[in-house]
Amino acid sequence: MALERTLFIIKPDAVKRQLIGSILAHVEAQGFRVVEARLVQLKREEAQVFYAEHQGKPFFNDLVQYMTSGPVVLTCLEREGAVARLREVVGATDPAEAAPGTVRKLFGESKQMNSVHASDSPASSEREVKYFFGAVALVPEGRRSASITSG
Ligand code: FUP
Repeated sequence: MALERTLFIIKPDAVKRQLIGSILAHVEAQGFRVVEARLVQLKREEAQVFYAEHQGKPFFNDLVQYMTSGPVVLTCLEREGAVARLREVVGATDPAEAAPGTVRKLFGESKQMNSVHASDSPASSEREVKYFFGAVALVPEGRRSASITSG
C-alpha cells in the first residue's frame, strides 16, 4: 500500500471540549503521523470554499456558521492508505450511526457537531491539503513506495 497524506480537522465542538489531545492520540495510535498542524479560526469565506460541494444544501449555512464558531485544528496526516483508513477510523457522518470505537462515535455530539473532518477520496485530500497547507499535499516522490515503512 502506498504512503498517502490526507486532511484531518478537529472541529470547534471538540476544541471547545478540550479533546484535541485525546483525538490526536487516537489517530496516532492507528499509525497516522502528523506532518502539519495549525490551530486557526476559519473565516466565513474559507469555510464556504472548503465545503463548496455542499453549497445550496439545506444544512450549508448552519455548517459554515458552526465551522466558524470557534477555533479548529487543521492537520495533515500521513500513513499507508491514509485516505481510506482515516475514513474508517473517523466513522459515519452521524455519530449515532458510527461504528463502535470510531472517533465520531467516541467524541461526536450530533450530525453537525461530529468533532472531526476527514477527506473522502484521494482527489479531495489533495485539494483540501493544498487549500490549507500548499505544497505539503503529496508525499515526496522518493518515499511513496510500499517498501518504505518508516521515516
Ligand atoms: P463527511 O464526509 O462524513 O464529513 O460528511 P459530508 O461531506 O456528507 O458532510 C460534511 C459535513 O456537513 C458533516 F460533517 C456534517 C455536515 N452535515 C450536516 O450538518 N447535516 C447533514 O445532513 C449532512 C452533513
